[in-house]
Amino acid sequence: MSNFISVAEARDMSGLRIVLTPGIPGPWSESAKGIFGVKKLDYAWVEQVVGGENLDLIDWTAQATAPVAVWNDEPPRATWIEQLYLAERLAPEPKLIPDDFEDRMRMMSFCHELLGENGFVWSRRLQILHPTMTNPEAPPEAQAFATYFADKYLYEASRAEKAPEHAAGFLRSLAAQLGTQKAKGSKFLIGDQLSALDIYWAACATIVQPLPHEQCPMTDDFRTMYSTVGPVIEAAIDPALIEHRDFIYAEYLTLPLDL
Ligand SMILES: N[C@@H](CCC(=O)N[C@@H](CS)C(=O)NCC(=O)O)C(=O)O
Repeated sequence: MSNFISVAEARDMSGLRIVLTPGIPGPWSESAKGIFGVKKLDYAWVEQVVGGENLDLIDWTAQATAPVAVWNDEPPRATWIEQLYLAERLAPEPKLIPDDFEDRMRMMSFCHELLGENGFVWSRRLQILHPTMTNPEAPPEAQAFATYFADKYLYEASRAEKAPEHAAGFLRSLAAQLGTQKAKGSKFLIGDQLSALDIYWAACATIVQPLPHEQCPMTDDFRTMYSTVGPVIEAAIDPALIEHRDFIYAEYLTLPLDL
């Protein structure tokens, strides 16, 4: 595993620093690693403490989640879209945002529905929290962990109940897009070359179907949490989407957890 440095050390440095959560193949963190990795941009790995107070991180970036990308003394970038534009600026090639307007619009919509607020990964997180948040008998540690995420990421029971269908709708739409692209003879989700969406999908598929243990040695707790999706989502996982994830990892990405 790469050497993580503390926020305090990172603050004193210049260049590119990315705050990540060690040991967890989190969809947002793996998405950022994928984008900066494909562009062959070197960066210092900075530690976020999952479930922690992260006071130094709040002082530096005005928020406590990972990933965050910081370039020299520019404002810290804590959302996927700011990170994507930063990576595209620092290393224009390979280009991950299509030039074509229609392609770009479609790609950005899918990326937002995948990674943005109330999107696919966000919905999975609500779905994961729901059983513990509605079970007063759950062990206190589990309740504390769930409540931490629930408060931070705007959990509401009514939205969590709709989360499986919301996530399944995204998967059906992405599978249809992949099918359309294949029919046109493209190996990619948008246009005829790799785009940010291919990378983001590969990184985020873990939240419904993690890579096998040999490729992604996550803890059993996280593996169970990520892969317990329920029947609605299960029915929407088109095997072609998983094949696409595997193709993108094989051709373009290093494995999660930096093996
Ligand atoms: N800020 C990111 C999302 C990042 C995010 O939600 N990260 C979560 C993943 S669960 C995280 O770092 N959780 C760990 C924690 O809050 O301690 C974006 O909007 O693109």
